[in-house]
Amino acid sequence: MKKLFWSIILVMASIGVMAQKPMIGISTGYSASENTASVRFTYIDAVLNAGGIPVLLPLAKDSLSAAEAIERVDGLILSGGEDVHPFFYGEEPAGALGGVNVPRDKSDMWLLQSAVKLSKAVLSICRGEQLTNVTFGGTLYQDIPSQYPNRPAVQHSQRFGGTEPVHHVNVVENSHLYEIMQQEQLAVNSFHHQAVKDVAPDFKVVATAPDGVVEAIEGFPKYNVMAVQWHPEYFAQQGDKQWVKLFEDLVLRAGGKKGFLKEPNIKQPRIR
Ligand SMILES: [Mn+2]
Repeated sequence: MKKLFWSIILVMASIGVMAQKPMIGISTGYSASENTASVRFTYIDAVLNAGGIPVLLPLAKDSLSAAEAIERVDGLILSGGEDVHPFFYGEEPAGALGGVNVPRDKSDMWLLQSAVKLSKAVLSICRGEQLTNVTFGGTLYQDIPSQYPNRPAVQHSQRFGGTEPVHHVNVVENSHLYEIMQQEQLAVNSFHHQAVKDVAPDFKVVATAPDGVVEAIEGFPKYNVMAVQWHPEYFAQQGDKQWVKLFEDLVLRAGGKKGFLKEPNIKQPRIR
């Protein structure tokens, strides 16, 4: 009888734990001049539509506070923003480099490194994708129009709103992205002038634009990280079921599928 009582308590407790929605931390933009931390509601609504709890993460001023914040969430979205400073991948700035935000570079790298160390799920978006590649040892084209070897055949800096796609991407089969979307081709929006050049070790390219520009990388099974160059949150905010799936995948990875990561050894880059 006593045993039955405790079994019932245990089952109820596990249902309680299971029912908790995963908390998804969202890295925010940082403006020193305006003294603000901010993020578009597209990210917040995308997480809500996917059944997660969005939590905004302000600029972390050191690696410890980043780790402490990440400990409390189940997943992380690295949001869009400025160009990554080329020093982080060992290059001098090209003439067409855009604005950079070094405090944010450091903060995002600390958040990402903590997330990976603590086996939290990550979805990196736009700048987040580029920063992810750099953090794990990859490099970037600082400016597609002036540096990309094949003349870009498609427009990567669209001149209309993000809720309309501008170009297609070809999805690599046998990728996690394909598993989620079940489509060989996706129509995406595009707000970037930089792109992944050398892909970080243990990451693979899982989507490319028709001109060959890298549009998505993922780190499975070593890293619980999906990274896309476009902005799926614009579509997911609208309730687009296909795109909400990308955020549901993050929430699912955040909610349970833990333990498929083996202590990664992160060496690059050094954050001073
Ligand atoms: Mn693009």
